[in-house]
Formats: sequence, C-alpha cells, structure tokens
Amino acid sequence: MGQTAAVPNDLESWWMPFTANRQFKANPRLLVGAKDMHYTTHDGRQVIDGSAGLWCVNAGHCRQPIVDAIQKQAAEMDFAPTFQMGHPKAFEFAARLAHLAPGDLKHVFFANSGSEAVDTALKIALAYHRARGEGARTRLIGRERGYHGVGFGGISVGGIVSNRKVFGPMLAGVDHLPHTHSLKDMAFSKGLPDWGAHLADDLERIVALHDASTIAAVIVEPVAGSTGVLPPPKGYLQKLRQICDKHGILLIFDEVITGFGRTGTAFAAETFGVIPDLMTTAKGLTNAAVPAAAVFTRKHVFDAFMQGPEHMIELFHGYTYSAHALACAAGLATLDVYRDEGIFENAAALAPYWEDAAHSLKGLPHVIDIRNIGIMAAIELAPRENAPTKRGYEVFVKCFEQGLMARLTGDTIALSPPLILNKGHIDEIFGILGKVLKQVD
Ligand code: PXG
Ligand code: PLP
Repeated sequence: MGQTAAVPNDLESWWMPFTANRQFKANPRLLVGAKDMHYTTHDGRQVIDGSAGLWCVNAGHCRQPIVDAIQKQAAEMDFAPTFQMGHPKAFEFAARLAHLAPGDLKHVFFANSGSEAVDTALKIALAYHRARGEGARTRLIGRERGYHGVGFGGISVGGIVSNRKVFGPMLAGVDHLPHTHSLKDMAFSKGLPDWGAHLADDLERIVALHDASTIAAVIVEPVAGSTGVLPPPKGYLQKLRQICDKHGILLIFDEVITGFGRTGTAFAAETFGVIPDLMTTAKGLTNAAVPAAAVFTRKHVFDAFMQGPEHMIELFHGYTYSAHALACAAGLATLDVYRDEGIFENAAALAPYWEDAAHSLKGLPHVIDIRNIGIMAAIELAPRENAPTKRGYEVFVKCFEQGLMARLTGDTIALSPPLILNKGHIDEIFGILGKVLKQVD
C-alpha cells in the first residue's frame, strides 16, 4: 500500500508514551523551543524547566557547544558500525567517562537509553558469574518502588506496580527488597533520612531464603527518582555494599537520574562514598541532546570477560547504535560544558538553598512530605478521597499554565531543574508551586 495523505493537525496517530492520551489530546500542551532554563510553548509562553526535561538536560537547553558538536559530527560522519569496527570519538568518550567515574569503574559499554543500560547491566552480571564458573547465580534482586526503565529486565527488577502488573510473569527468579520510605518515620527529613538503614538487612533474609550461590546481583537507584525522590537512609547503601561483598553478589547502581551532577557530584556513588560493581547512566550523559546510555563496570568485572582465546567475542551483546557517532560528539561536548562551567559544583553549592526553598512549602495545603537531595526534590500531597492522582494532576497543570514545568508521579510533584540554575530560578520555581498549592483544593 502506498502512503495515504496525512491529516493536518492529526493528534491521533502518535500513541504517546506514559500519557493519558485521550485526556492530553483534548487539551494538549506543546513545547516548540528551549533555551537554557526555559521552554517556549506553542502559544509563545516562557516556562521555567523545573524538571530538566525528564531529569536529563543537566547543562540547560540548546547549549551552543553541544549544538555545534552535533552539527559538525552529522556532516563529518553520521554513522559508523561499532561491531568489529571503531571510531575515535567512541574511545575518547569512554576514556573521558572512565576518568570521571569514581573508584575503578573504568570500563564503559554504550547503549541508547536507560532501559537498554539496565538490560545490559543485568546481562553482564549474569554472564560475569558464568564466566567465573558460578553459572548458578541467576537471581536478580530489585527493590519495591524502583524504576529501571521499561524493558522486560527493567520491569522485572523494578517495583512500580502499574509498570508491571499487565505484562505477565516477566523474568523468572527475581526478588525485591522493601522500599525505604515511611511517612511515619521520616516525613519532612532534610536530605538523607536518619531512619531506615536496617531495611538493607532484608538482603540477608533474601540471601538466607535463596542461598547466595543462586544470586547474581542487586540493583537499586542510589536515590529512587521516578517513584518520587526517595533519598537513601543514612548508612543504607553502605550496608547493601557490605552484604553484597560478604556473599559475592554484584551491586548495580542505576544512576540514570542521579548521574552527571544531580546530587552535587558527578555520580551519587561519589556523593555517598559507595562504589558499585556496575553503574548504569543515560540522560545527562549527552545532556539528552542525542539519546545515549553508558554502563560502567569495575575492573574485576571487565577482566572476568577478557579470558579465553583472543579471537572470540567476549560478550554477545550490543546495539546498532551503541556509541553512535552523534551521541559521542554530543557527550564529549557535554562533558566539556560540565567541566568548564563547574556545573556539578554549582549544583553542590546551591543544594542548601534548594533544600531550604523546598522545605519552605511545609504547612501549605495538602503537603504531607517534602524530600530533597542535591538538586532534586519531591513534594508529596495527600491524595483526594476516592480520587488518587487527581490533586497532583491539577497542581501539575496549573503550574504549567503559570509558567513552571514540573514532573508528576501520582500525587507527588518532583522537581529537578537543569543544574545551571541560580538562586533566582529556585525562588521562581518554588514561588510558582507555592502559589499553585494554595489554589488547589
Ligand atoms: N533507570 C532509572 C533509574 C531511570 O530513572 C531509566 C532507568 C530508563 O531510562 P530510559 O532512558 O529508558 O527512559 C530511568 C528513566 C519520571 C521519569 O519523571 C523517569 C524516567 C524516565 C522518564 C520519566 O518519573 N527515568
Ligand atoms: N569534570 C568533567 C565533567 C570532566 O569530563 C572531566 C574530565 O573528563 C573532569 C571534570 C576532569 O577534568 P581534568 O581531567 O581536566 O581534571
């Protein structure tokens, strides 16, 4: 069949991701431009970007050095295969990333999205144990309320019910740690909650149940993002690290959101002083200007694969677009911007001001918790009786109408603006949200 004529202003054809399609299309919100801290809407309004797109535009929008690098690369070499071939910028980008990463996370495998990075990390974990003669280690341990993207691997170890429940049995042999949030014990904590480190001990219970010899890896977000910003209890990640070490289990940090400055250092692993065996990143890796993801692995993980005959492929895994030339060009330019402008340092310097601004909303109508770390915050609202998510949605829409793009998850408003922000932007973001909270019943 040939092409049929396109319908002008057709909103039907695009099946939108993670969107209430019919509700949205009845009253669409369209973005047509972006620069630094702001989006431009289709009706010409400037909206401050309180969510860095989707937690990904850490250096601000349409930054000239990144734009220039992409344009130059597109004209010079658009695509190069990376299976049994290479191109210089892929090696350069990996080396720069390895230099930036903490500890001996010195090897980098490229993918194109956080979901792919998670799939990659889980597969590396399974293959690592097998390469070392421990092929019975096949179990993967995630955590309730965890978000690890939408691939079958990611939803299997993930813990967000709506992302899982209609998709069948998923991967076999997965178990979950309890999530770390308790309103009763930690509401309105500033930064890391004092309560909750003991929840890591559940890993010992899971090990006792399944036996360590069957467990390959534990995957957690150092700060759970998508579920509504849950900073780890003090000492929790250290405990997970100790228990994993004791039992020969790999620890994977999913730093798709926390990577590239969000917590005030390059990676949350550095902020919290805990080095995982594998670390997944995406989003801020290229400032989201070209889709890309990277899995970092420690030396001992990589070395386990570099055995056997040298003509053999060590890992039967990769994507057509792994280390895409445009992504590498964008990523290198992004790292320059992060370094030259001290963007992670700016995030760290503003984190206390951000914390105070977020917690200044305490006492406003319906606010039942405020959480923060680095330049991330969540304001949790009490759900309306018999109508969960409606109050949050109304706040989100009103914010957008009044000049703030925020993120919404259930009745929780999440904020994570570009890290080039200043105090004026922080005042503006929380000013609009505070005003809106007084307008919604
Ligand atoms: N892991 C983590 C920790 C993430 O936050 C992914 C994996 C998947 O990445 P991709 O690139 O496949 O989407 C993510 C993505 C939100 C929101 O506002 C969060 C994400 C994506 C979109 C929206 O909750 N996180
Ligand atoms: N910050 C970022 C974002 C970087 O990419 C790098 C290096 O790649 C550094 C800091 C470290 O810079 P230098 O090696 O010049 O100390």
